[in-house]
Amino acid sequence: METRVTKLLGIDYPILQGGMAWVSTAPLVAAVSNAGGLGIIGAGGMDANQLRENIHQVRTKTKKPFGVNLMLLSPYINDQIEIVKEEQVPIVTTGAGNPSRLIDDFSKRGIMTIPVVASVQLAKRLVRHGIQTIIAEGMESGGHIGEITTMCLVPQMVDALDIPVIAAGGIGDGRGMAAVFALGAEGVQVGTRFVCSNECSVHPFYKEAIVNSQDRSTVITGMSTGHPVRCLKNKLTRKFEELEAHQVNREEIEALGSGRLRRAVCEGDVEEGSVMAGQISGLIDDIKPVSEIIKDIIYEFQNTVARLTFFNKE
Ligand code: TUI
Repeated sequence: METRVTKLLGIDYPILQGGMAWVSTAPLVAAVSNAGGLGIIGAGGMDANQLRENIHQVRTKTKKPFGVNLMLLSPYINDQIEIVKEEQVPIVTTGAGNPSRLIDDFSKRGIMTIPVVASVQLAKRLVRHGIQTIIAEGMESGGHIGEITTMCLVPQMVDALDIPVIAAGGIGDGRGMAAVFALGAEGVQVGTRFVCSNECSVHPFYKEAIVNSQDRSTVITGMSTGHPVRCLKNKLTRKFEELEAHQVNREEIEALGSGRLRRAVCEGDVEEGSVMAGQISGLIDDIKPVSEIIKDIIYEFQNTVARLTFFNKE
């Protein structure tokens, strides 16, 4: 299946796997790339050596294109920038900030920057820096989010920009993909659905929590600190809500979040840890191989589009 996004990235299907910190490590990334999508390493919590090691592991497992996500608030961000340059990583996605300062330097070195943004304003600025595509992320997503839903963000982004738009946030199956393509997107980025894959190395309790979740199982915390984060509701999010209701100072709230994602992902502590996941969690009811996830999304996308064409008859 061909769109401007598949051509630009050299992939078979316009499906990117979200570069989730602590979650998107080499086995998941290589599986997605091998299945014809774009696997993306989540550099977020990795130091320089861990990132280099993950890049090497991906390269031993696949010859297909892959990417690295740089979380711009990471304490290791400067080292990570050096590693992606040294390793000549073909594609870098960025999140949680403005990557303007990186685009030109990366481009001269043959690295394509694909920013993840949550507003049209930042997207327009980045287009002036010469980006070739962009990921528009709605607030249905897990983790750090913006304010606008995918449904409203994507068409506004498509109308404002001349470059192809990749939609993210709330997409977990082929119907979701068809919906954002109807809005003008030419690719999708999928996170939560790939967490519940056999190849994803997160603790089994993390996957189980998503499988057991329903439509109202997620909550946004950290609104008062300026870093809103969507997670599955648990003991930790209730503590956050209590602190925020009592207008406890920002430092104390941020301290409560420290190390919590690692605790959920690595130790499987899904009560005291931060179980970042999107609003589509309630739709996900199984754990299956990455190749099946991609095959099923494409099959359902095509069926959905065929079904919709019936409405075209007089
Ligand atoms: O980055 C994400 N999702 C993330 S990062 C993350 S790790 C983390 N943990 C705790 C607190 C904060 C982060 C977990 N999930 N998605 C991409 C994304 N980027 N969503 C929203 C944004 C964004 C927000 C503001 C992008 C740009 C931006 O611009 C600010 C500016 O400087 O204009």
